[in-house]
Amino acid sequence: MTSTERIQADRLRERVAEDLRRARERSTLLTDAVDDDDLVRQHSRLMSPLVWDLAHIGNQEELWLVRDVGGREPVRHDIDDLYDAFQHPRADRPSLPLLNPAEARGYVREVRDKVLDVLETSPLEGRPLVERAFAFGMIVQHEQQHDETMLATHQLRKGTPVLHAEPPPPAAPLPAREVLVPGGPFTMGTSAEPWALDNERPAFGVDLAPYWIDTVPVSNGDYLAFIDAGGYDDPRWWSESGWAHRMKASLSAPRFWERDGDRWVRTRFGVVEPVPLDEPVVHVCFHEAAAYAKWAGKRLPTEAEWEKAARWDPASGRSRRYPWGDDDPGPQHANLGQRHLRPAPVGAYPAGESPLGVRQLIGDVWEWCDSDFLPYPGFRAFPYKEYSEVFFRGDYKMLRGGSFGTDAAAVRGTFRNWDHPIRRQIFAGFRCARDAERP
Ligand code: AVJ
Ligand code: FE
Repeated sequence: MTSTERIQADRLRERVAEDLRRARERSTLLTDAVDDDDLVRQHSRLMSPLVWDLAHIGNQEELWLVRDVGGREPVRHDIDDLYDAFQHPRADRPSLPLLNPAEARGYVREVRDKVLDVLETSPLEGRPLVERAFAFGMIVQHEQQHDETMLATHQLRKGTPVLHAEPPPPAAPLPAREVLVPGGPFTMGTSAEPWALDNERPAFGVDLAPYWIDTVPVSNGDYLAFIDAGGYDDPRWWSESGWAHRMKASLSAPRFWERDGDRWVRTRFGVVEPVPLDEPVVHVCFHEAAAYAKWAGKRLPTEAEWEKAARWDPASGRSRRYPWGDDDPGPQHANLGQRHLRPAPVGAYPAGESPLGVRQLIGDVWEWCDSDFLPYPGFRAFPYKEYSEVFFRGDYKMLRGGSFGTDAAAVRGTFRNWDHPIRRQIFAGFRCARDAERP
């Protein structure tokens, strides 16, 4: 190893240690905010008890970093099954003999101490799993993904508010509501991003017809116009499966909204407040998003259209890491990391806009796209099939860009998220697109 290589490896180790620390700070905050009874309770059948998420975070970290990368003895050889998401559906997790809150806290601490030692001593090259610290990056993202899941559990929990944060920055003047993305090829996915997960790989060319895309997500005010126009009662706007679900679930407004006389209020982490008309709508399912878009004379973007809007630089023809370029996200670019516990008003974060002027693609709300979860050409499961492959071609729709609840380490222009088209507890909204005539 040359001295430059050693300096680079040291810098990478510092970066990993900082990302692990930030993830744990968030997990700790989310689990220390409530009492033990609250930690072991199930707040919704859609979610695990918070204490399951906590120990599951530690267990994944132990499996990949202590045992596999570190080659060390198990910390706990007897609990892998309890924290294997595939063995027990979320609804069943409260009745398992789980580690209690004190045991779970002790477990994740013990695993982390070993991991910091593994990080100091193991080479960050040689095996694909450790190349450029991939396994550490994967575990950082895993913890942050569960931190967002735990935030969604907090949103479902009843009781007095326990989470607090500064309000997000205001909107800035917006030159246009839509922009035209020219037709032609762009590079989708990545072969270069070191911590990109398997489903984001490899990079490949996609040729798209020209399309218009909204410069901001659909706001609560926009969405209210759909409600007021009777959008929930008109099957014309809904797909067949969307209408069937709308009827079965009696949908009539986004989740967590309630009518209060002649106005709407929403509950956000235990606080009831008037629905802010200028914020992106959140807690709508794919079917509601698609119905709104059709009512508006538009449609949802495909995943490829979303990614071209977010990454394609017309000046160079290159796909970049983020809408604003290749720099890691900063607080000026995007509403990420649970720094603000709500989306920023539409038009915020002008410094985060794409070259074509599309804003808030990263952060604020996940954006439903009209695409199924499929592998990219040349996909290879890595390092395990259960992250992505087992979900391909299932009943899922794609979500892009992350939300205010997503950490910067767990989202990028190529990042792909997915969920069932009926799910609303996630921090998901959408923006619209429409076809353009070819010139
Ligand atoms: C990629 C967000 C759909 O939370 O189910 C966490 C991420 N995978 N643990 C999920 C994940 C394993 C996954 N999503
Ligand atoms: Fe997990």
